[in-house]
Amino acid sequence: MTDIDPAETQEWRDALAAVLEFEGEARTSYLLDQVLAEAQRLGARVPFVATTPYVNTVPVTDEPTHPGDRDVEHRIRSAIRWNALAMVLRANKDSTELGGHLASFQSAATLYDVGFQHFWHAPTDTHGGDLVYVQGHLSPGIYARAFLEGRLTEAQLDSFRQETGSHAGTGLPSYPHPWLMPDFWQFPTVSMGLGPLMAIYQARFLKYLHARGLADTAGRKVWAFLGDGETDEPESLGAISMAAREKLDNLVFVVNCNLQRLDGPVRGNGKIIQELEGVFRGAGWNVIKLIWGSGWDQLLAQDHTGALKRRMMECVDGEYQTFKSKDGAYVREHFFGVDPALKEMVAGWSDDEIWRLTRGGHDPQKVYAAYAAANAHTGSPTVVLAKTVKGYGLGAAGEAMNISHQAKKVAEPALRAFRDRFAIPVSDDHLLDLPYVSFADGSPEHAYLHARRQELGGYLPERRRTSAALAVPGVEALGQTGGSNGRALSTTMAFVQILTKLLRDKEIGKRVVPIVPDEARTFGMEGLFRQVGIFSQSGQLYTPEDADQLMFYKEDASGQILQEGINEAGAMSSWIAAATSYSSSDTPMIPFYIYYSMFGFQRIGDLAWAAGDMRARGFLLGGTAGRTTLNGEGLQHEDGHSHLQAATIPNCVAYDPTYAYELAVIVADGLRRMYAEQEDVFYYLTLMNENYEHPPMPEGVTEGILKGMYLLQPGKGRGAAKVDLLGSGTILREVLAAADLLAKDFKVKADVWSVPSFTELRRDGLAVERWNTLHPMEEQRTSYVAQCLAGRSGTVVAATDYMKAYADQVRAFVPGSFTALGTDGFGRSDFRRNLRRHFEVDRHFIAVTALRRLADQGAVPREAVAEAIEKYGIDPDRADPAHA
Ligand SMILES: Cc1ncc(C[n+]2csc(CCOP(=O)(O)OP(=O)(O)O)c2C)c(N)n1
Ligand SMILES: [Mg+2]
Repeated sequence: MTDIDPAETQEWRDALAAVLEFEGEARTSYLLDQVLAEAQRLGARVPFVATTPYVNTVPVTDEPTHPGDRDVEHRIRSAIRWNALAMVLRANKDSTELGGHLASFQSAATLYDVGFQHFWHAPTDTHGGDLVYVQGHLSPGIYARAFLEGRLTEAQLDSFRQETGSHAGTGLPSYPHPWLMPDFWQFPTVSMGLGPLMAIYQARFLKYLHARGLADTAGRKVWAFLGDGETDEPESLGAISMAAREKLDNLVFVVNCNLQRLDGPVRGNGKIIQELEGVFRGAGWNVIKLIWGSGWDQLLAQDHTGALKRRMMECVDGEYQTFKSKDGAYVREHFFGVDPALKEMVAGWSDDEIWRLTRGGHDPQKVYAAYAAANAHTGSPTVVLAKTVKGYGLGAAGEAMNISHQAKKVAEPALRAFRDRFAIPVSDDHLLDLPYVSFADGSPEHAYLHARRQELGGYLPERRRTSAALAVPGVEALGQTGGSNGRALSTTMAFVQILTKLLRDKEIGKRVVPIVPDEARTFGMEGLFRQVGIFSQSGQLYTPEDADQLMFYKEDASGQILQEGINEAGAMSSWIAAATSYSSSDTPMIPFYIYYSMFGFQRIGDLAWAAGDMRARGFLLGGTAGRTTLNGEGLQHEDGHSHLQAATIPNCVAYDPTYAYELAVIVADGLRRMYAEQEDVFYYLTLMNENYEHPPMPEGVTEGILKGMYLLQPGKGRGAAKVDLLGSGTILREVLAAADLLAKDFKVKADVWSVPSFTELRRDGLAVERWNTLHPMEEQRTSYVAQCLAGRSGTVVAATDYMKAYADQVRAFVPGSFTALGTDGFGRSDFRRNLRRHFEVDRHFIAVTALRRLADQGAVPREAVAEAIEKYGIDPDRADPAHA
């Protein structure tokens, strides 16, 4: 916009400058607020500015002095830098097969060190401990510190990325994996975006525990480190508005803005720090920019015309990266040299002095000031946007270069330069041996290192493996073994009854965490809203529309339900926080997260994998499950594969129960395994919305339910031909109907098996096979499937509401012929009956398939198959639903 009255503009500017000079910053802000409010009131358009100048947020005058011994800390940090470098180089000495990252940690060493030395509490009797999510691929830096602290051995550093054979259990994982290092790592973060998302929900869950009186989490903080490239992941920023809305002042994000990602610059043509500042401020976060090191302070103090700040602002990140890949002379010419006034500012400086002008993230004083401000802030979450240099100190081996991220080797001159730059006590003769550096007992560094951690309660990271065992109820207490007495109900309804019982349980009721992603009414859970309340830190500030109803929408400051909105990734993150609370808060919780099964593993599979890694304990309930059981919703809703996805996670125990008593047996056993025995498994159960009658629990089926199959109904009639039919979920009822058809129409005797878990059966079968292979001289074992089916019909047909591959899992262990029916192909809407006919999992197709397999064996004539096809009205030339 053109300035139509420059004199008037200048008057306003002068007035502002005078207020700032004589009355200070607070008064200036107040007046500006007033002016803007008045402008709004009068109807003038107020310009929106999401960003602030490209300088540090904490003014020099407000900086607390770094309280540590800067020299000793520098030596400690330098040793950590060296050891982190050495361990990766040693792992890649002969070949680069093992890989590892050099450059990322060097950019962030100071960001971590200041946290470890001054801010992050370990759990003690009086402090629950801070929870630190590190950038996963910076793990060498975390190991290097643990080595200096005497928590890891040299042999362990040398087994970085070697975790099998003789290194099993001691080798250091590439990235943070609680599964592989259960006493050390807490949070798997290397799949980019999951760390920040999980950290937000972790912080909220700490508030939940506190509000509900389950744990005192008041002094605890969650610190999450992100890469600037990582912020491009939708998961990284997707929940930041929730964090502000929930006033998560126990949460600090630190974005390591080294301006680079794997391939090159994050925002070559822009400025990532400014972009993120706008995004986070817009979402309501406290933003602390940490851009410039202390050396810049004197230059900024002389910048009366604003020329330096302008130059800082106009340079794009691509240029900033290039500056740091060159030298002081280049910076003089290309940063300062473009403006005679700036050039003059550094005229008396040597090129080395210019080069030593650091970025904020490398200056312990500035990092300390930013963290202190973050730590003290209340009322909203804080993000520290720290500018750093990727590969800091690596020089020609990868400092601010586009190849930095992938560098796995450092040539001798660069290694020597690194050693000199950080004064590493390794002589020229030993340089190429890459010896690890440590501090002897009694040395000032050793004493300091341990004193600092003792002051903060102990060492980090450290993971708690177990917590108190809980007294869990048995199956009878869940009230589902007596049958439904003629009433038709769904397994979802049975689940809600079980959940209600558990919520009322004296021992564990308060630990139950129902989690829903705006789907409670879908599952008939709205009754819980009033019974236990929906967690809301602000309680309920309004009278709900349905206040006069029995089951009104009740929000409550100590509510028990986590209502996450239409947000499966967030709800899953909440579930993970609750499911690992035994470890991170020494407070075992029992989360039940219920959702549309199609929007489970398929949508948030990576989080589910991380949950397995984290040794999460809890229940996932895939509601409205099955390709044909959820009838009217069509292709994008009907799940025929979540069980296959669940089966990919080694410690996920998954069942597809048909009857309420099966569900109850499984839930009770899950409670026992996870909360009494403290096994590191979690459960995935599919629930259906189809109503039918549930029989009372037969005698002696508990073991079979849990192992995966049991004989539900012996065949009827006296026919010579025999078949074993297997089924799960609602399709088990089609299997029962098929048995009737076979007996009535073809005199075939069909035994019917309920198979709540083909996956558990397969796991057992594979383990038995493996054992047999390795123990040829011992008595060979028999899989549970083979034990069940041995000496029976030898003709087995299985049908489920999932893809054929689900039931096919047991094929190798079935004695005799085996056929799996399932719902391969895209789903579609129709009545259940029609869908089952379409996918060829209905009673008729099951009967035809059984006859065909019997005919193959000569047990019935082929004509019987043709007769059945005809009789049941099946079109033999219809399109295959797997491809239709
Ligand atoms: C979901 C996911 N995609 C890709 C990767 C591979 N990856 C590892 S590090 C990296 C670059 C990270 O850049 P940035 O976040 O800026 O971190 P920096 O190393 O620069 O600190 C990539 C793409 C990953 N780990 N996770
Ligand atoms: Mg980066």
